[in-house]
Amino acid sequence: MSPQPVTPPAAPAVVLVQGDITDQDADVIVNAANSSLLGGGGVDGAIHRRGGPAVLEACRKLRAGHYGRGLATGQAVATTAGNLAARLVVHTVGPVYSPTEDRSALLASCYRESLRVADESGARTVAFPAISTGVYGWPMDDGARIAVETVRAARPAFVQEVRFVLFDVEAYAAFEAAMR
Ligand code: AR6
Repeated sequence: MSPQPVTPPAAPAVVLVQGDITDQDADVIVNAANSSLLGGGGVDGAIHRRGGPAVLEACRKLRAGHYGRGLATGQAVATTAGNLAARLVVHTVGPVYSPTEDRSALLASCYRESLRVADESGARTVAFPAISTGVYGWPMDDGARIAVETVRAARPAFVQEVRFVLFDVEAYAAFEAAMR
């Protein structure tokens, strides 16, 4: 029989920070990647710059193996964090915003799957950017609502703190509103 936890898992604490996610001291930093896993702009560019060549090398290995066709939207996968302060980077691919098609479930999946992968690694603190709200065009208020709702509904075994790292004042305000 597997051992039963003494107390049921709780929702992680949710913390808001304004700043650059690559400055964060967290066990896991989540990357708003694209399906190629081979880098890009925004958060992705910053993570590869600060993480260094080890991150790209690990991503190339994923592409050469199980992820030959890339990472699907809404999924997540971990690599080394290279020179970043984190132990791991969890790469996830947000949906491109569409005004005509509701892709909210895919955006929620990014947060849920990233948290699951982080939790499987035993991480206690996880830093997230506002996935899809940059190049992928998702309206910040709605992106913040989906992020906060999804994380609050999660019951990870190890993760105790989820930190949303917001680049500017507007993003921070949107997440603050979503927390209320
Ligand atoms: N730290 C925290 N937040 C940041 C940082 C940073 N260093 N840089 C940007 N943001 P984006 P997406 C904010 O475009 O919309 C890439 O090219 C930014 O202001 O990084 O999911 C990938 O390769 C915005 O609010 O990610 C993909 O092709 C949020 O982070 C594509 O962009 C997300 O912006 C993914 O687009």
